Amino acid sequence: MDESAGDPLQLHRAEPAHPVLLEQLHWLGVLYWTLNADKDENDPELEKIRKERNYSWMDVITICKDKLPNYEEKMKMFYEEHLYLDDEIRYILDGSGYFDVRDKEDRWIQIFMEKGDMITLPARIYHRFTLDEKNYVKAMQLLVGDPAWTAYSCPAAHFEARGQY
Ligand code: KMT
Repeated sequence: MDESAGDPLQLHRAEPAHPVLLEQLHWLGVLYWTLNADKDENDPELEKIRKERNYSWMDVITICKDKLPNYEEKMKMFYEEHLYLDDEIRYILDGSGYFDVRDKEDRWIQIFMEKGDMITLPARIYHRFTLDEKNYVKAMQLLVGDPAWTAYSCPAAHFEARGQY
């Protein structure tokens, strides 16, 4: 992506364009699926992924000004570069947004996610999230086991955990 400090809600396409293939994301440990979001939870395909990958826990978050308490604060938090010690699994049920991840050279890759897109960001990858100009997303959050989301702000490279990634 173009790393200018412009409005995060806008698409930041690099000039000249530098498209990233799914295989490259895969190499970073990022997994991607596309599903029928109208089926919501009752989708055999989703069930299969959850079973195979042990995504046992889930809840749904809606991010928009009127629905999310402490909206401004949370938006700031999501957009601050951070990492988790667990995989971050998100399935977009409605709306859209950008998940940015760092590549191995520490360049940002902007991943546009919309209804039907499901992604797993591997534990310990630096990332951030923002809505786009539509200012709305409804996403299923899944987890292997129980939720224990502690965000580690950058730089977190001294963590043994980061070294493992
Ligand atoms: C995070 O902490 O990176 C998020 O979960 C972003 C919000 S999920 C649409």
